[in-house]
Formats: sequence, C-alpha cells, structure tokens
Amino acid sequence: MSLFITFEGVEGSGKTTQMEMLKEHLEWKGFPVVATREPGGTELGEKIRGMLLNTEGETIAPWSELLLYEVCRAQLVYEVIKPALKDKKIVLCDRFADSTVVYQGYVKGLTLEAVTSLNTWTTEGMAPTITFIIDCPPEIGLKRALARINAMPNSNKEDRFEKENIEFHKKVRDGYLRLAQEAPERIKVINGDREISAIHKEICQIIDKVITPQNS
Ligand code: T5A
Repeated sequence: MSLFITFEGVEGSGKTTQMEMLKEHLEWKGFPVVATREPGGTELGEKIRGMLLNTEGETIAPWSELLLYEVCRAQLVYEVIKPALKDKKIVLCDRFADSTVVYQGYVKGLTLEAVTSLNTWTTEGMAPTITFIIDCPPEIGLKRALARINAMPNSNKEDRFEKENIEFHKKVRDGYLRLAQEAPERIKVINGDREISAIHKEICQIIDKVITPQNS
C-alpha cells in the first residue's frame, strides 16, 4: 500500500527517533518503507541543507531561505517521494511542507499566500496522509537537541540553535498547534514529553489502524 506519513514539531521533540522506530515497526510487519528528511533527502537537498543550517554567521534573506527550502522539497518529491509512492511503498518524512508554513509563514511572517502557493507547486499538490506533531515544550526539545549536537564531531555541527531565542521556538510550537486545529483529520498531536517507548506505542496504534488488511 502507498502511504505518506510526516513528522513535525519543535527542534529536538523526537521526530527522527519516532520516525526511525516506526520504520522498524512497519518493516517488521513486512511493508516496504522509504524514510527521508527535509531539508535534505537527495544529493541536491543535502547540499542545500548545509547552506541553510550551517550558515557560518552569514544572514540568509527570508525569501531566499523560503526558496531554498522549496527547492529541497521539489527535488525530494520528484526524486524520492513520488516514485516510492508509485511503487506502493510507505514513505516517512522527517518534516515537510507544514514546517514551511509554521517557520517561514506563521513565525517569520512571510505571507501565507506565497508559502502555501509555493508548497502546492513544489509538492505537486501532494499532501501527507497522516502527520504526527511530536509536541513538547521547546525548552525540553532544545535541551535534548543540544545534548545530541554537542556529542557530534565539529564538522557535523549546525549552528541554527544559537540563532533563535526561546520565544521563537514557543511561537513554532503554537504554530504547529494552530495547524493541527485547522486540519484535525490529517494531523495527530502526540505528547512528546514522555518516554520514547510510550510515544512509539501511541504512534503504532494509530498507524496499525490505517494499515489493517481492509485498508491495504
Ligand atoms: N525548517 C525546516 C524550516 O525553517 N522550514 C522548513 O520548511 C523546513 C523543512 C532543520 C531546521 O530547518 C527548519 C526547522 C529546523 O530548524 P531538522 O533537522 O529536522 O530541521 O531539525 P530538528 O527538528 O532540530 O531535528 P532534531 O533531529 O534535532 O530533532 P528531532 O528529530 O525532533 O529529535 P531527535 O529524535 O533527533 O531527538 C533528539 C535527541 O533527544 C532524544 C534523542 O535520543 C536524541 O538524542 N530523545 C528523547 N529523549 C528523551 N525523551 C524522549 N521522548 C526523546 N525523544 C528523543
């Protein structure tokens, strides 16, 4: 069956952890799965990810930033997501178009009309079947993310956490909760301030209902 599942939330909320665990769960059940991420997921996208997330002090203009995220998305949809869905695979994506609505639209103030219009073009009109917002207070997410980043070798460090203050991340969280209210059918808000295994269990319960034989 083809199914497109995305993971969203504040930095360090546990998106990558949960996506990898869901991938294992689905593969164990015998489904072919492709897991990818934004920004990134393709050769071009990973190059642009480096430009976006490790700016070495250079300021990227808001519209340039938006367009770079959209370039990554267009390439990922074209090269990875669409072909995988066509092959009846389950696609898991760590962040997708909702990130742009929240970060560049709600929080950084670019016009939502432009953001959603660009999203429609670069996704070729495709939307996730289910989106999990892994929700937690940004203070907790940032603490987790910083601990992980500080354990990385220098060459892999990204400097984005030093760029924005806690108010920025609170707005990101509020933005996601607002999106969830606007699309309750698609977006499931999951409490990310719990044990990793408890979060995984809840996500599996939701997905297992979708992939039961009568739906596949
Ligand atoms: N962005 C992105 C935009 O502005 N616009 C866009 O359109 C897009 C697509 C990169 C940045 O780009 C911006 C948003 C971001 O600023 P990213 O690489 O996804 O996006 O950045 P993060 O969200 O920061 O990714 P992280 O990997 O840091 O966070 P995750 O994936 O949420 O967290 P994860 O799973 O890696 O976990 C972090 C640490 O916490 C532990 C893990 O083991 C790990 O060490 N952990 C937990 N610890 C305790 N309890 C739990 N429940 C835990 N879950 C995970």
